[in-house]
Amino acid sequence: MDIKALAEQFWDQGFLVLEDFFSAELMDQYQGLIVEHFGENPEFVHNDEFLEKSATQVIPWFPQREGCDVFDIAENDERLKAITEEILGAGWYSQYSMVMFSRQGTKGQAWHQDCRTDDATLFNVNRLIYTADITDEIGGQTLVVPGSHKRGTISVGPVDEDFADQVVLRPRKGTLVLLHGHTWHRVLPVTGKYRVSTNYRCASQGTPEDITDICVYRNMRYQFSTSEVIEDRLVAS
Ligand SMILES: O=C(O)CCC(=O)C(=O)O
Ligand SMILES: [Fe+2]
Repeated sequence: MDIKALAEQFWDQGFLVLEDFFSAELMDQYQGLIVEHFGENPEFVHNDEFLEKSATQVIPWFPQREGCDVFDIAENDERLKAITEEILGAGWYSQYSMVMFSRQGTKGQAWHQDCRTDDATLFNVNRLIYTADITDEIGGQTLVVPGSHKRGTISVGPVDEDFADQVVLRPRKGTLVLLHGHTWHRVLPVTGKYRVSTNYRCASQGTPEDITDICVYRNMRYQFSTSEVIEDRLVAS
């Protein structure tokens, strides 16, 4: 791994895709635990207003908070720590790991940024690992707009608009995707049985721990801790 070149690519593009980063064995182990946790047809945990306005249908699980220590293995991977440090500098810290489950027929996730955008120096980094292939048959492809982490707040507009410069990611089992929290991103609808991704979020030293509490969509700002739409951007614009 040429860590310096990868970090440069991350800062230029706002994301980085590293295939075959994690072993198939570890991914199979995680996928087994995830499917066991969620079952075939889990209920949503967010409220109806969020599900409706955000066009985001994902059920989260925080395995490490429940003492599921095997999820520490990916987090403690020395190569992952090295690339994270090269990108974020000394003093960066791990926030939490969050498994996201979307069942068949759900919308995926609308275009968003994961955190507030008023200060370009304050952001989270997503370290997404894929424990099963994302294919066109299953749907749930991840869309990103390269370089959009340098463009400030995502534009107001339709939550599922196609951008001319969007890139479609179809991560296979074991792929690591590093994604700047200000990079515009989205997940396409899920047509297969279910879709899973796992995010080890982190941030640079000095970034508030609750940086991802407020998420920016094209139509609103949403606060997770209070389950509230704190700004309707369609009205404000
Ligand atoms: O699951 C994905 O591919 C992207 C998830 C996402 O938007 C996030 O973790 O912030
Ligand atoms: Fe996101």
